This record gives sequence, structure tokens and C-alpha cells, in this order.
Amino acid sequence: MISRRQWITGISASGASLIVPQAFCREQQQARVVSTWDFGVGANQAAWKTLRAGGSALDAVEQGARWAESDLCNATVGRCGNPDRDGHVSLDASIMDGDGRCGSVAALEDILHPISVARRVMEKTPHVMLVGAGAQQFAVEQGFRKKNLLSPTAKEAWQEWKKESKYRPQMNVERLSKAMPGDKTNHDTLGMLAIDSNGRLAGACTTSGMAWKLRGRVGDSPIIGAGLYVDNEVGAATASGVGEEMIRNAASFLVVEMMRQGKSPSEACLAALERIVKKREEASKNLQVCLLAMNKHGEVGAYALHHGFVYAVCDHDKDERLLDSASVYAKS
Ligand code: SD4
Repeated sequence: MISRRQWITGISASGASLIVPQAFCREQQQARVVSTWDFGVGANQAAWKTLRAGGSALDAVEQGARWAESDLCNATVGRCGNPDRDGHVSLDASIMDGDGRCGSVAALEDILHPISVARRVMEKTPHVMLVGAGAQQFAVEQGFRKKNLLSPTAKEAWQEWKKESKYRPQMNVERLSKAMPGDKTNHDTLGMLAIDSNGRLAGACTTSGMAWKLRGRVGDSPIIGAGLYVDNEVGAATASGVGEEMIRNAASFLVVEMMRQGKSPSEACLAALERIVKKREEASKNLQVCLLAMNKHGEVGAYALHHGFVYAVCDHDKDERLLDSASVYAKS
């Protein structure tokens, strides 16, 4: 976690910003973006372009999520995501800003950028969430083109899986970078939180959900309060892992409420995980839940049930960090 004071020192040390007077820094919030997993590095860089130019946190998270959705190496988000058990790539996404505006889509098929459809739901409709065929119809009406998203690699992995057809979500504790469908990872979500130079918060969450899921299954990512929650008064939180646990516990909302009560971002994530463990102790030993939070001062924290969760932080040109999250259960 980096304090405001450390940041002011940090930019001085980097040279380029030495002439920026501290008085000016005090008025300005330091822009920062954080994302789940190693692919969060690339997503952050896409978001950072917007933040660096003085753009809004909302625009930044949309750009970051779009980057992940286009990533050809990502079997768990967007166009190359693994399909459901019937071979359909079905995407979930949500977007929210700190004023409480939000939009989401669930079980959306054949549309490349669910995050942008979610933003249209927020901005162009009186609703928060559209699902399935209705979400797709809305997307097409809004000018999004339909496209088959099942990549040859994902199709091959699905056909391989069908030989046994056993649904066994595996704990994503050792995520391989550039994970492809054949590896041990069958779920991971991009959750992204940003604060802009005006101190406004926003978040985005996008995923293809659990590989080989039942057709129609919706995870936490498009559910406001479960996979994502943002409140300018307090902070923001997002989640990755087995979505059913996040939904059962309104996990992202819970993290924000814990911060409202005075906890730091990582203490708040831990407190939410303790709630999950308390309710389902045995189950929690074999499933992964990862929480990432940022408070209204831009301080960041994360906690996961199990080791292996990493998150990416970007707040200055050439200053991208991939950090290990703490975990409730020690590495076995
Ligand atoms: C879901 N939370 O659909 C997502 C998947 C995920 O790490 O993030 N897995 O449940």
C-alpha cells in the first residue's frame, strides 16, 4: 500500500515530475488503476492511457476491460473465453461509477465487448441489467456486431472436456501467465478499479465465467454488489473466483461497507473472506475467492482464500507492479 506522502516522494524520485509543486499535488488526487491477475498488467496499461490524459475513471475502466476482452491469450475473459458445457461462449460484465450509476449484462453471446454493452445499459436505459437474448438484442440495436467468439483453442479444449464431461472447477491458485484452455485454470475474471485525478472512482468486471458451466449460469461478475461495487464516499471492490460465494455474501458490497466502518482495503477484504469461511468452512478449503479493494484515497488492498492470487497496480508511467495477495489459508 502506498500512502499519499510516499506517492509525492515517488514522483519526485522519478525525475520527470520533479518540478510539480507539492501544493499542486495536494489538490490533485493521484490517478491509479488496479486489476486482478497477471493479465491485469496489460489491462491497466490500456486504462492508464485514459487516466494519464486526465480522463475519467469510468472511461479508463471501460478501456481496460475492452483490452482484456480482446486478448487472444486469455481463456477466461472475452473472445477466447472457454465456453459453457454446450459450447456457447457466454459473457458476463458490469461497470459502475462512484455516484452509484451502474450497468451490466449476463449470459451475453456473440458480442465481443460486453463491458461496453454494460455501459450502454447504464447510460441508455432506465435499467441496470440485461441478460441473454435480450442483452444481445439490445447490443445489436446499439450497433454492436455479432461475432462467433468460440476460438479454435477453446473449441478443442471443450471437445476434450466433453470426453468425460465432469464439471470440476479447479482452484485457480497457480495461474500461469498467458493461460490457454489446456492449462489447469478454468476460471479467472478481470476486475478493475480506478481513481482519476478528480478523485472519482469507477470499476469494471468482465469474464466468460466458469468454463463448462451449465448453460444460463450467471456468476458474480455482472451482479452489482457481488462482483463489483463502487461508492465515491468510501471506495470500491471487485472479485474473482467462484462467483457463487460472492453472490451468497454480496462480497464486493460487503468489502465497501467494511471500509466504511473504518477498515483498510486489505482488512476489509479479509473481513469479507472470514464471513465466507465462517458460513462454509469445509467448502472454502477447496475453492478460491479473491477480493481486491481501493479506498477513496487510492489505497489498495487484496486478500484471497488461497495463495496464488496476484493483482496489478499502475499509477505512474513505467510504474506497473504485479503484487502477491495475502491469503487466509497458507500455501499447502
Ligand atoms: C464467475 N467469478 O463467473 C467468475 C469467475 C472467476 O476466477 O473469476 N474465476 O464466477
